[in-house]
This record gives sequence, structure tokens and C-alpha cells, in this order.
Amino acid sequence: MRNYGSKLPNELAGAGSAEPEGIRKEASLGMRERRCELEAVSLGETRPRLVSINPINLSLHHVLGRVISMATNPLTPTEFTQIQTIIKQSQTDPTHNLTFQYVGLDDPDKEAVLSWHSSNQTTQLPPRRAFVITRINKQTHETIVDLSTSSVISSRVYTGTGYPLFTFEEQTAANLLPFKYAPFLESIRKRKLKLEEVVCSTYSVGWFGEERKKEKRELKLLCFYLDGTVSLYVRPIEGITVVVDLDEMKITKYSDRFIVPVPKVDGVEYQSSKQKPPFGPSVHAVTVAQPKGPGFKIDGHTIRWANWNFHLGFDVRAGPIISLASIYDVEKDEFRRVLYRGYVSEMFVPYMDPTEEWYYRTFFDSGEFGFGLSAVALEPMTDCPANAVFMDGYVAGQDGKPIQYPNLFCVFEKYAGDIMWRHTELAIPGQVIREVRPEVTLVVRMVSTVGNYDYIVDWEFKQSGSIKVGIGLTGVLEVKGASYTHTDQIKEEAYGTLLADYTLGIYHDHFLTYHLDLDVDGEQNSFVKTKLETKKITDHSSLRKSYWTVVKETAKTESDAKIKLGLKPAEFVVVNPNKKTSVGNNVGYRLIPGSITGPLLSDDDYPQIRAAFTNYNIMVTPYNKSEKWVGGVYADRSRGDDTLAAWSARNRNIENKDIVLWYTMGFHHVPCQEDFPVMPTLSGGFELRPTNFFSSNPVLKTRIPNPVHWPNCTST
Ligand SMILES: [Cu+2]
Repeated sequence: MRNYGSKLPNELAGAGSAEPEGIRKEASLGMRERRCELEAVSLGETRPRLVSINPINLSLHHVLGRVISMATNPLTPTEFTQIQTIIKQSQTDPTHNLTFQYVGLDDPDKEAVLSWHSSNQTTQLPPRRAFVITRINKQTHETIVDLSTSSVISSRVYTGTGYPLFTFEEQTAANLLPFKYAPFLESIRKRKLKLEEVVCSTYSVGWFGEERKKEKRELKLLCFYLDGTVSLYVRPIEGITVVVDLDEMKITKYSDRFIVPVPKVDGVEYQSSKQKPPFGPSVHAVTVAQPKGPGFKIDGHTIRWANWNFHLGFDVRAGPIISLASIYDVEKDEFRRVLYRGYVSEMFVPYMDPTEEWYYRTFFDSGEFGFGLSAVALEPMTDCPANAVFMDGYVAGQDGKPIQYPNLFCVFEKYAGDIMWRHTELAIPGQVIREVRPEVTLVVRMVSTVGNYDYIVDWEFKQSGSIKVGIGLTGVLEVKGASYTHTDQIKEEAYGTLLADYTLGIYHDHFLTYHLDLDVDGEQNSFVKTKLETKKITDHSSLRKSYWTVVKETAKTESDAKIKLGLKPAEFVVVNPNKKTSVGNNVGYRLIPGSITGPLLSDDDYPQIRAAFTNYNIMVTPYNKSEKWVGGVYADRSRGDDTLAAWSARNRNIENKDIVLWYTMGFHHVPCQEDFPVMPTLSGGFELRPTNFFSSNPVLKTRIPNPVHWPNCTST
């Protein structure tokens, strides 16, 4: 392969150029060249309109002409409006300002959902209710609303610790306050910055041992300097701290401690239209073509594809919620239950700079900012491939009115040239047997942009029975302005990597905790640790001195299932102890972890007390409807008293019970120069894989899809 050196050869720098000789030779090895007249579409302003297969935009509620009402469906726009009316009518003093902080489905009882589902939806639908958190007169109110009777089922003032999610509206209002605040205007003047080029952003303040009576619902603001770029997060105006009391909506504390240069504007641009040569190499246009259209069906929120059947919900806090996933077993001629519900329960992102302006940055992206609330519209052809179908979603605004999220999800069949299974048999004289099955999977995707970071959330269903859950980290780093222009100048702890002049990328973590309520062939499951242990051979019965074998251990209580990965080799299987295969193995699904990252903060550090749910990579609890958010229902300013760590301290019995698996995946992020000014996607994930669930390879009889006949193609 040609070594490109530091500069790209001209022929690689332009779109649609001929391949260099060396590349063509390699690419041509052992394959027939196919020349097609399929027109490559240039990616420009009108990109989504020019494709041969038009992206399909489907409203969540009117897909394929059918409307299926399901117990776990997210709230509809009509229901949001209904809830708004009910809550307003129930307000005792209408003069008080009322804000909707969280409006979501109040989970119907699992038993009722399952019986409704198993009766083929002929029995009565479980009651449809909403759980609503409002703020009225500086108090947090919890209300459960019944939608069928338009009534309030319960209502109470929450007096515990912590506060609900921030709304977009209150964050926007807070961001505007500094522009009318004289000390801030003076700080900007002192720095010789143009006020019209300053923008501010909101940051949760965490909890650092403050007394309850002194605590307020607050946000901190950080401001940035555009002045010639849209890449604001890499141009912080350091030294200033602004504290906003959200109930009063005013600045209550302000400090301006020092001045360092705003990181330079050169090299921070990421918009394609603003880039100047030299450009990177271009690749030939590529797409996925499905001449017969998507091979899946969406009925309401139920998605059916290949051997899978599942429900796709949406919550303002969690984002996508996969529920009632079952897989068709060809041998048994039935759908078998796998996953009752799966979603991101919390994302914890602590930064490692303990100085005055940075120490508090220990974010709970789901519980404070809303992973679903922060979802952004997916762009056809770039966020999702040509064959993707798009779905909209809805959230309640601060006033309770529904807000549409267009292109919230995309669903598509993914063919990335991978192999599902294969074998070439060369051992039979005179014969070559080759069997290959290409891997086609189904992906559900959402992107959440929480301030500077973009998280790509994928749920991928494989015909082999696996559910692969992916997370991609991209977007803009949260950087700190500093006086350094070279690492040689850094003589003290800088808490990060120098990425460019005056620009430090601060060390931090991303921890995601997934709620995985596996119901493997039913609710009654157990968690089995299949430990791999070395055995010594000392009796000279073999020329070998050792081997490894498996020792299975069923977790009886929650403490038996608290696992820090990476210490000992093991497999982690959720089995149904009441169901065996014909050869006697318990049917199961195992977790194949993708990350063995654990927290590095000390246990007594306040952020870690709040995020003690990250202390173990795996935990198992008995199903409990109220145990939904691992960081607590009220994550903002939480104190760790309502976390997974606290719930599991009860050490409940988990053997042969309806259990929930919690998996915490993490990334320690030491920023590097390649992450600047926008970060190439860093991917992680895990897999839930059938383990003695099927009697044999479930995709043995899967047929190869018919070849796609490309128009005007010739083979040579
Ligand atoms: Cu990061």
C-alpha cells in the first residue's frame, strides 16, 4: 500500500478521482470488478432530496396506516395536553407559577402488561397513567394522573433531597441573565471582548456537603466567545463564576477571579463550508440499497423484523426504551421472551479539575439534563443510511404543552459487509465446501446532544439472537482556557492535556448505567456467574500440568451479584432455572461486557457518593417498579440516598425471581489532540447473547438475501 506521507497525493484529494494504482491493485485481488452507472449523489445542501430511495418519515402514531395502542407507548401529544389541563385544574392557587419539569408514562404494572400482551391484547389494557413532576411556589410536586378518567390519582409535595430535571426554558432564561448584570458586563469589558459575541451555557452545581436549609435550586453559567466561529465550547471565558437561583431566576453569586486568554479561533472550526484546503481524502460514494424497501414493519411502536419483535418507547429522561423484546424460535415455532425492558438509566460525567471554576462539573446527563430531552433530529443519509425509516417523538415543554421532536429515531437494516457465519471445508479430498451467510441486522438509533457532547445510542438486533447495545461519543470537548502554549510551560498539575494554544482538555469520565430487565423465557430468572478456574494436574495422569474449567455459581442475594469486572475471568448469564434445553442446560442470555472501567474517585468524594451506582460494573436487583433511575428520581443536587447502591444494600433475594441486571459501562477520557476541535466517534457497547437458549445455531437455516441487481451494471 502506498505511503501517503504527510501530504495527500492530488488524486486522492478531490471527490470522484481515480484510485491510485496501488489501491486499485489491492482492491481488485480475487474479485471481479463491477462497473455500474449508478449515479453518485454529491452531498450538498439538498442532500436528503437527491437519493434514489427516499428516506421515509413516519409519525410515531400513524405508521403503515395502523394505530396500535400499547400499554408501554409513550405519551401522545393529545395526552400531554390532557395532562396539562388536569394539572392546571388541580392547582389550588392559580396565581403561583407552575412549571412542568418531568412528564412521562407512569409505568403500568408489569404483571398487567404481560397478561395483556400474552392474551394477544384481548384483555383489558392496563390503566394509562402519567407521572408528573412540577414546581409550584418553590416546591416540588409529584402527581399521578389517570388518563382514562381524566383525574388525579395522587398528589404530594416532595420534601426529600434533590431536584427534578431542568427544563430547556429555564436554562434559556438563565443564560440571558448575565447580559443585564453589571458586574458581568464589566468582566467582559475588562477582557476587551465584544458582548454580542458572548454566549452562555448552563451547568448543574452538584452537591458538596451543603446543609439542607441553605440549599437552593441553582445552576452555574459559563460563558464562551464566538467571535468568528460557532465552535463555542472550545473558547471558554475563564475565571468567571455565575450562580443563578432558578426559583428566583436571578444571579445570586458572582465572582471574577482571574483572566487568561480565550483560546485562539484558528483551527477550531468544524463546519464543512468553512474549511480551507488541504482537504482529507475522499472515498467513493457508497450506499445501502433495498429495492423492495425496508424489511421491517412498524405498527404504532411495535417493530417486527426477521425473527425479532419489540416495542420502541421514548422518555424525556431515558431516551429510547426497548421493551417486550421477543425472538421467534424456528424449532419451537414460537416467540420467546428475552428483554422486558432496556434503557439508559443514568449517565455520570465527572471532570477531574478540583479548582474553583471546575470542581462542581460532575454531571448526571439523564437525571439533570434529560437524555431524551437533549435528543436532536437525525439527518437522513449522514446520521442514518439511505434505507432508514425515521420516527418522531414528543416531550412536554415547561408549560406542559407537547413539543414535537422530528426525526427522533431512525430504524434501519444494517449491512456493513460483515459475516454472520461461514465455513470452508478443505479436508475432503477433491471437494471444497463453502457456506457463508452475510450479517444483516436491525438498528434503532437516537442521538443525544447534551451541551458539548453528542452521544449516539444504538440498539442493534441480530438474527442470531444477540442484542448489541452501542454508544458512540463524539462532539466537542469541554476545554479550559489556560495560559500555556507548550507542554514545557506546564510546571504544576494542569488536570488535562494541552490540545492547542491556551486550550486544556480536562480529564473526565463517562459512565452509563443500563437498566436491563431480562425475562428469559419468563420472569423467574437467576443470575449465574460462570467462573473460569485454573486446575492443576499433579497426579501425572497427563503430560499437561494444568487446564481451566468452569465453576457455576448462582447468586442468591444482591451482594452475590455485585461485580467489578476485570479481576477474575467469568461469564455472566441470566438463566431461567425452570427451563432446560433438551440436553439439560438452563436456557439463558449472557452479558458480554464491553468495558471494564470503574470509578477512580474516592468513595467519600461527594460526586462518587451521589454516583455510587457506578461502584460495580454489574449489579442485580429484584424487579421493583420504583427502582428505575439509578441516580435517584431527583438527581440534581442528589446526595446518594436514592441510588442503586442504596437499594441493593438491602441484600434482597434474587434467585429464581423476576430480576433486573444493571450494567455500568465507562470511559476514562484522557483528551488527546485528535479530539480537537471535534472528536472522532469513540465507540463502546456490550452484547446480550443467547447462551443455551436455542437448541442449536438459530441462524443455520437463515437464507442468503437475494442479490441486489444494480441498474446498468456489467461484470467483468
Ligand atoms: Cu469524553
